[in-house]
Amino acid sequence: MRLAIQHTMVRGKSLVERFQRAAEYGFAGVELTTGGFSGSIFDHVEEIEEAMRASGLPVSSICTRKAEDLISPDPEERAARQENLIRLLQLAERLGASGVVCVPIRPPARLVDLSPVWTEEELIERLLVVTLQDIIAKTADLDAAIFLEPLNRYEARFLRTIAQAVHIGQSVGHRRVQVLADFFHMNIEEADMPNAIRSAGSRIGHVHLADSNRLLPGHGHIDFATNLKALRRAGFSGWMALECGIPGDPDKTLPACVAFLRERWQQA
Ligand code: LER
Ligand code: MN
Repeated sequence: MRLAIQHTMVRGKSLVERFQRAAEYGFAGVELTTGGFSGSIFDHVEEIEEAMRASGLPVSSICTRKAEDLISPDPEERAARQENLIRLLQLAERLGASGVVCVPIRPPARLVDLSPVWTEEELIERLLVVTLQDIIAKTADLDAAIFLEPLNRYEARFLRTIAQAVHIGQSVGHRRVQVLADFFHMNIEEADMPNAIRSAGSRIGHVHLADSNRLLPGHGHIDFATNLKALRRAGFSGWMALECGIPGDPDKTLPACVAFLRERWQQA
């Protein structure tokens, strides 16, 4: 089990302190969020490398924010976001991270509805597949993956289920385009979470962990034993990163959450 935590969830005056505290809590890695840096993440590369050295923890992955969603109605903005994802993949590779989170599009952004020729959804999907294929071709020297993340209905219109992410991954047809299973979103959208995990199988490359109320696992009503079992049986060997709120005293609730998850993974 490779358990990480987003760097913004751990307090600290510096990135070094945040990484060191994550290690003390029992995490094996740290997920960077691009929104959690002053200015641009690209201006903090040496600081990130220093935090890795000082703590002994690797960067598991890089999570992006809404302003970086790949599909924009504006062609210039689309090209800029494509270039941004390429730079983030290069950064992930340099840091030894497994990959970069990619959300296709969130409201209020929309594409045109060209029905009956193409619906907005068909247009987004086609643009997404072609753009991802282009990014993969332009980064052919890299191993870092693109983790396609379905969100829940209150955050996204397009891409809300694991099955749709699997379908898009298959259309792109490259091992570096993988599916991100975020337990918080899945709890809202999936009829049967363990079944969604089983059906996606080895296409799941990354996991975001949170409970039903987007607090630490163990503080809501998601059945972690059953879902982690499904992941383990599917042969999942990627990173699972906490992305949630922290109830209580983090010095107590974060190590307790690590123990809670490890116990359930081991019993799986
Ligand atoms: C957003 O709710 C989310 O889950 C993130 O991983 C992507 O921005
Ligand atoms: Mn997420």
